[in-house]
Amino acid sequence: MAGSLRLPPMFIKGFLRHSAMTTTLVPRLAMSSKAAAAEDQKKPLLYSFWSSSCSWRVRIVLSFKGIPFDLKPISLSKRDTNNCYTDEFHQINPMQRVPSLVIDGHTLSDSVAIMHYLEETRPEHPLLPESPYERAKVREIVEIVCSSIQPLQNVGVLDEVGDKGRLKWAQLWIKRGFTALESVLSTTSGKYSVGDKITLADVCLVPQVFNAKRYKVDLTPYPNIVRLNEELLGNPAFSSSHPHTQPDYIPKNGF
Ligand SMILES: N[C@@H](CCC(=O)N[C@@H](CS)C(=O)NCC(=O)O)C(=O)O
Repeated sequence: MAGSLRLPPMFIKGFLRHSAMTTTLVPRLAMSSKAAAAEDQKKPLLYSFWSSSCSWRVRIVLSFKGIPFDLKPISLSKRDTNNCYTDEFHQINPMQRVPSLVIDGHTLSDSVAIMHYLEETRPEHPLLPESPYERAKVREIVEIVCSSIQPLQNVGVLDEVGDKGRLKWAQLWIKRGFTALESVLSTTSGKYSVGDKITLADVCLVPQVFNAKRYKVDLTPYPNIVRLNEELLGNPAFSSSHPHTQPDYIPKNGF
């Protein structure tokens, strides 16, 4: 990303607050219950990058469940001051990737782990079906996106592939994953990816379609994916957390 990120005051405030939270984890044991309750009421802090599909997953879940949160933009470019490759950010996310979420006095990393934490601790507006079979299908779709598609378009991976081959590489793995996904969705989808309720499968699908468009993948062979993506983008949890609504969004190459 070119240029430096102009950060809102919230950014700095959020950073200071985060430092305070991490350093007060042990003293917290000695707090009065009132102080502890006040601490617990603090809004979660999400470390996020506007175009990161993994960050968008978590923003969708927080919005869907109606959980207010603070956001701290973290760039994926070393040229920007607040980027994920600093020693400071290493303390927050040892993989030096986004997202991370500070919540309930914990710092959590990895979008899938975070989504499951939110699902288990804030079960209102559930994102997993009740039936074990449907849950398994949701997790299958989550895995296809989060293990077999997205990691292959990571900055580090594409840098290794090199400028010449990166578009072709990204397209290859997205197409391979979408072919599998389309076949799964043809048996599982109703209004949404698995049945008629929004699930974690949908939360992972939409940001990956955004990535596919970014890498100019022809979506014609994937009618279910296209249909579900359009349906879901009409949902406020998805539209309000869209990359283009983010405070650190910088339009680049018409994207
Ligand atoms: N499994 C992790 C993957 C996180 C991840 O790959 N994040 C990307 C953005 S979507 C990132 O930070 N990439 C930086 C890099 O590749 O150096 C998750 O789901 O949170």
